[in-house]
Amino acid sequence: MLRALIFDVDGTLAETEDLHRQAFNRAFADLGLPWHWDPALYADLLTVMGGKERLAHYIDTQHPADAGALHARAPEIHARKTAAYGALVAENRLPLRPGIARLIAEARAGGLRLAVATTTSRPNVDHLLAINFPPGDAPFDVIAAGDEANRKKPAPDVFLLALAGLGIAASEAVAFEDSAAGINSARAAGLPVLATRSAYTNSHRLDGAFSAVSDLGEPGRPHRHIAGLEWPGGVVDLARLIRWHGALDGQGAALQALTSR
Ligand code: XBP
Ligand code: MG
Repeated sequence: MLRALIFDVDGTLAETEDLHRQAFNRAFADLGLPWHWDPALYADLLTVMGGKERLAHYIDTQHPADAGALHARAPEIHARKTAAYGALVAENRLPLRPGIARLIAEARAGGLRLAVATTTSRPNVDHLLAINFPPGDAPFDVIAAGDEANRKKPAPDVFLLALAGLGIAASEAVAFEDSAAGINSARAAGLPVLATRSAYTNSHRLDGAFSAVSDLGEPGRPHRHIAGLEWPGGVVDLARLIRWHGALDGQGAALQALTSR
């Protein structure tokens, strides 16, 4: 029985990654570092999940001669980036992606529970939810974020944390992701995954998702179907998701993993 939906944040709930990129650049400028991450470079750096890990990778690969001193400054750089990200989310009034608010409302009306499983830092989640849900009405029962997990995606840790927080088995939930690392993380936790491509994951293979679409769609604003399970009218709706999930044999059915086109 489907009892919960578990959402990734960056690229899934909202198109956040370019604000992360801008936040890094603001932190570099504020701290007098002559660095600028353009979209192409950031797309490459996004293969490293976790902003702190991404920054460390950049230092090691682009500034190895000064790595020691720069790594010592990394906590300050990342803290400044997180503060800048919060300001950018507020300045941009960053909206949720198509269909996210609708499916969340359907799930709440249907008595399902909701969780977040994200590599991003917790303050970043709080900022995004604060501008998209009324105070005191944030929909998530569990938020598993950032360093709470021992290992970042594609390790399953953060999805396992979300399942533990919900007190349910992987066979009772569906995960929503936008990236190859995120899909692999959720699959490693035993979760079926619905993939919605995002701006920075356009080139990602979505292998392992049971359905891959451009976004969740809205009535009258259909998504583009990419692979796997199709959705009438181009809209991912809870009723069809429950029917699909109910058809699994319930004993950890081997999902039809897909190769993306
Ligand atoms: C996306 C990430 C995060 C963000 C940056 O996480 O990899 O690292 O890019 O946020 P997800 P931090 O897709 O799992 O939401 O700098 O706080 O890590
Ligand atoms: Mg993501």
